[in-house]
Amino acid sequence: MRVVSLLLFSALVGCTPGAPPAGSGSAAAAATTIDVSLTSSSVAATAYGSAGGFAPAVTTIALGTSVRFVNVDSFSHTSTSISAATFPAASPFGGAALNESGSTLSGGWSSGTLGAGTASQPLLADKTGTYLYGCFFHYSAPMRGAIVVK
Ligand SMILES: [Cu+2]
Repeated sequence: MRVVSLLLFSALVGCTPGAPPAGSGSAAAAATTIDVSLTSSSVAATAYGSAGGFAPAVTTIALGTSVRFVNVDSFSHTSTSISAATFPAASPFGGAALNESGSTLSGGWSSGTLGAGTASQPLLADKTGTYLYGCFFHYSAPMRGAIVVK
């Protein structure tokens, strides 16, 4: 029993050389997931206007980590960046939102059409700031969210 415990302990230590305290993790493990679902998320008032369809509506993440959008709905959505400080009244999106683009938050992005159960490309939180985004199909629902990078 003691040998088994020692082996397990060694294995665990061996897997995490110089590991930071629990909860921070490596860059890969630090990917934050934002759930995409118009059916299960209610409308929320935020500092940027009405949000909804993404959970959480406002996601705060650390500089240098990354974020992914996972469609937990039964139909398609996009996560597409908006270059504005507050949500525009009318949809700011064009057809380019339907194609995947971007790999950083500061560079702007679109997940492209995210089918049910699929995940977006990872997006690196490369600069501090506030990043607004919405869904091409359901912007007016409202289906919008914000990411704050600190
Ligand atoms: Cu949508």
